[in-house]
Amino acid sequence: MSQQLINAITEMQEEEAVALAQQMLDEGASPSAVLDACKQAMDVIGQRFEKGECFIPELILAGEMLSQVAKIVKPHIQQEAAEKKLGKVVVGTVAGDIHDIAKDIVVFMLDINGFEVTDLGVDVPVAKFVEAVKATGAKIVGLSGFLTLAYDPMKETTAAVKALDPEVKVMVGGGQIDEQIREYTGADAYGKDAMAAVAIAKGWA
Ligand code: B12
Repeated sequence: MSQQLINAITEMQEEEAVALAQQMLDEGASPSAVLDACKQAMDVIGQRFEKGECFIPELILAGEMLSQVAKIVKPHIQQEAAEKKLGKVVVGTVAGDIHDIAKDIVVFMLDINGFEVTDLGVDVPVAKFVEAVKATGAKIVGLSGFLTLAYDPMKETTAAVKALDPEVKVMVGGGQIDEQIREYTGADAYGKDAMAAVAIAKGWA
């Protein structure tokens, strides 16, 4: 049934995808099997997007399907996750930037992998990151950004959270971000995708 779920997502059959995810869980499939199918489907959609075979509306719909499936799956993994919280992470798309599809995937993956995530949303001012780190005591901050204009807010946010608490580790990611930009921002790590975000955070937890 995993393959059916992958197909439903990649074919943008929203209702069918949600129903199949529910059916898989009802029939005893593990939450990770359902999420694994979602990951595979997102990979297919990402590749299609890169090749120009699908467009922004499909990306947005795929993001919506992912969050709907996540809602169904979460109660099944919450108990397990609650028992082994790995740490707190504050995540947001930096000031001036409203791209959130990728950030939401990062939040989702961190969440289901056992992190307590505070999602600040998009266009997040530096001060809001600082407040959230102060309020939660998080030692990990994830900054997402897709615009060239995001580099400076990333740099300012990194400096501000580290000024508050030098132990805070910062990771950055998003379409235009690479190792060179990471260096410019002063962040500790760059991750190319949500799985990298999880691996980096686990390394710091
Ligand atoms: C979708 C999209 C939009 C949507 C955003 C919808 C949404 N709700 O997010 C809309 C249409 C609203 C939009 C608006 C704009 N966009 Co736009 N957009 C894109 C597009 C096509 C795809 C981005 C995306 O979501 N990809 C899908 C994700 C899932 O793929 P991914 O990057 O592989 O995701 C992984 C990584 O990013 C990583 N990751 C992400 N964040 C983080 C964080 C951490 C900590 C880590 C470790 C990893 C990580 O993990 C993700 C999941 O695995 C890109 C082009 C592109 N190819 O990137 C342009 C692009 C980013 N947009 C661009 C522009 C210019 C704009 C606008 C300014 C256009 C305009 N004139 O209005 C506005 C920006 C407004 C603003 N203030 O932000 C430019 C940026 C150019 C630049 N150098 O600055 C791009 C590159 C298009 C282009 N080629 O010109 N956009």
